[in-house]
Amino acid sequence: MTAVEANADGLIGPTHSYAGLSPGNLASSLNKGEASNPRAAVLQGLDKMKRLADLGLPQFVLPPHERPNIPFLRSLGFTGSDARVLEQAWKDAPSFAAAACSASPMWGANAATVTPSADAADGRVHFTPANLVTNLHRSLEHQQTRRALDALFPDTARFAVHDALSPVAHLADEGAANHIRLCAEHGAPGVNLFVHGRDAFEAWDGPFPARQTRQAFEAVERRHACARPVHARQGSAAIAGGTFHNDVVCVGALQTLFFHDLAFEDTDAVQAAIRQQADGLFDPIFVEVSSDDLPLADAISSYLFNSMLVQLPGQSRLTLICPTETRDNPRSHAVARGLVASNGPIGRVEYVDVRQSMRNGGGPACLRLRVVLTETEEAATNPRMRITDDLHGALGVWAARWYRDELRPADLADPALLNESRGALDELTGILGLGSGFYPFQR
Ligand code: SUG
Repeated sequence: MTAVEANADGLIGPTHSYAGLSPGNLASSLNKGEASNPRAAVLQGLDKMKRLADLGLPQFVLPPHERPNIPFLRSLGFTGSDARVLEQAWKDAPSFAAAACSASPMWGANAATVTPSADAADGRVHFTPANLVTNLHRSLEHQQTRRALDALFPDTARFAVHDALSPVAHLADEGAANHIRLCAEHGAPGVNLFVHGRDAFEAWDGPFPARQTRQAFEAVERRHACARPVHARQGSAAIAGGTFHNDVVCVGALQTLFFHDLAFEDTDAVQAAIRQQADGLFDPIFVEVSSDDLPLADAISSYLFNSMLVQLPGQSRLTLICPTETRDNPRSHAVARGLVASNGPIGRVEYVDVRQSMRNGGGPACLRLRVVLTETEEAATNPRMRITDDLHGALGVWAARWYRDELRPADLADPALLNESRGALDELTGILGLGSGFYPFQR
């Protein structure tokens, strides 16, 4: 069966800001309190989407969530008008108020874990939205994410969108950021590498949280009836160094796994397990970068591995789509150039500017959810949510009208921002044909 790897990117919302909400994510902590530029952020994200569409890959958009999240603040006992709820929350519970304002649903790699039909026992494409329980602000995403996935993949004969796993620490799940699928070609049976940071029942004592449990991925694997799983443990040194998701130090596509030598607790065992599951299907290719060539700190600050590894139409070698920060870091840039110069599987490197997202720890790979689709599945997606030149243009005009070009964390308390965000999202539901009632404030 021929299939393509489509991308669905989170559209960056009007409250994009640097509130330092994610411990263990060094960029988020480092930039805490800085002014952001939500308009530049959304335009950078849109340009990346258009770039991928222009390169010939199907590209979809996942709408931002309603923020500030007034229903969440009401659930904490704040009452009165929406403006009053926001004001009181910022006064009495500022950490909860900040969480309620985050634009974090932009990072589509954390939206869900996806199993393509070639690997699912019932022949449908399966999605489990990630519960994201480790961080308060991210735990508020999964219900609206499910709505967005239902809108994009409406045909239940071909797509199965599940609820998130129970939002408890034992089942902490961060979605596709910790999942890589290797295969001979996208439509062929794949090997599914699920990378966890900790066991649900161990006493975790790392300096930073390990956000994914093995048991969460085992549950996703069972629900999706997903074939050929490999469960691997993230390197604890990597987590301690600021690798809050595996996709900060590892990316894979087709036969190729490209990773830093600290990515896994036991690299030999991971390679052996992948080889075993791939036996008779394809020969895996491992491209490992040593700490000598690229110290972990450089890998994390430059996000070499948080790149999109894609097969472009008509090209046999893969293309790595990196953030411009990779080019700005001499060591990372040397590794990237070395890949192209070698006869290895990666033949081309492209750079995209997603600096606004990068400053919160989100590179090109964080912004997208990969979904392998056969031709009939692609035809069953919602065409209104597919990036075309027209939609890219319309969203650019829309963003320029509604988004601020400067936002400080203190501005998140401004009731005018609440109205602007709702105005923007209300208009967006029209542009994307989502129908009124897509957002809680519209109901
Ligand atoms: O979960 N940052 C996100 C970045 C997610 C990146 N995704 C992947 N690696 N796939 C996170 O840490 C920061 C928000 C703030 O601090 O305001 C934040 O949530």
